[in-house]
Amino acid sequence: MRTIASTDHALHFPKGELSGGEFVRPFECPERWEYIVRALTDSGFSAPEAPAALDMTSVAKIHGDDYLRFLAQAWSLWEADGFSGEAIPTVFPARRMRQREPDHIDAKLGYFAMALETAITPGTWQAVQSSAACAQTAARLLGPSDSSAFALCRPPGHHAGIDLYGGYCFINNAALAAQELLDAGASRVAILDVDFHHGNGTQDIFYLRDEVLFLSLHGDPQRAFPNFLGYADETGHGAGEGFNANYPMPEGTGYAVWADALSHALRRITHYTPDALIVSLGVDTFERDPISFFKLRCDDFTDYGRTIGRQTASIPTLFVMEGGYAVEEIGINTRNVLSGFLGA
Ligand code: 5XA
Ligand code: ZN
Repeated sequence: MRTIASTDHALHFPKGELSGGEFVRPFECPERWEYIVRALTDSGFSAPEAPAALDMTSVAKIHGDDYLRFLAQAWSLWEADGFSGEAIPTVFPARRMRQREPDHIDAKLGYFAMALETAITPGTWQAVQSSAACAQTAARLLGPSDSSAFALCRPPGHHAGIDLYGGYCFINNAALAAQELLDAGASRVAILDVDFHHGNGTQDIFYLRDEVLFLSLHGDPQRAFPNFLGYADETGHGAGEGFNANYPMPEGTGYAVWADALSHALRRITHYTPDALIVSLGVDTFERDPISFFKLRCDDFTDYGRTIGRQTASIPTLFVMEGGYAVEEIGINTRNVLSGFLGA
């Protein structure tokens, strides 16, 4: 399995994140990427390969033009206004206010943000484009000689909606990979999101569409971020009705319950007979993850990688990195999923 990764990820490293009323060092930090690369290369995976330059054609099919323009200009507008800190919004278009993009950068940030732990820094846009390029290049690899691939994306992507950033995400890397596969001739793509957090952005992008089946296993939004989406009764709308499936689970969920939900999701996927499968791979389901509440152990990651591999054996599969913040174990758990999958 080839890994596509970009060292540009390190250009995005905000100093602070608002958590529990304090500014703390962001959980989503550059070491995450380094631990994963080390664990993979130590286990005999091939060295990561750099992506090709990002082709914006498919990006423009999943995100709005105004949103992409905002992302590209946000830092320079912020700097031009004389702000010296990292770009974080302070005002939001709440209920009964105008949903209209304003001129001032502080308000633009609030207009496009869905959460404010995600700061924008001078290198953010370059890192975001390179991260998306990893997903795009890896999706283009899938074919007769590469039946699977791993896009080691950082920043992650699954919270980024059509015109929303937050939850550490800016461009939705998994959705981009799906769009890329559709553009290359696939007629059905499945996205299985196994990150602890609901993939609200991926759901948003494909909610009205019937060429992508989206399934997400995650912490109950009553208690877990992103809190305002991810309930079981969200099943798609219009042409997309029946193409969205959410599996919210309670605090303390261990592997037995989680694996039952996975089996159900995999049955839906095999019944759908997709041309390709994308796994939004977050390992923040780990028992010692600092911001999550599931109880998976290191060996469980190997087991579910194997289960996915066995049940989807003939489907080209792309893994796209999402979250996971127990940095000591993030590499081990990611490696375990991929090696379990390959050993299936
Ligand atoms: O998958 N998403 C995450 O891991 C980010 C959660 C951010 C919570 N503030
Ligand atoms: Zn997550």
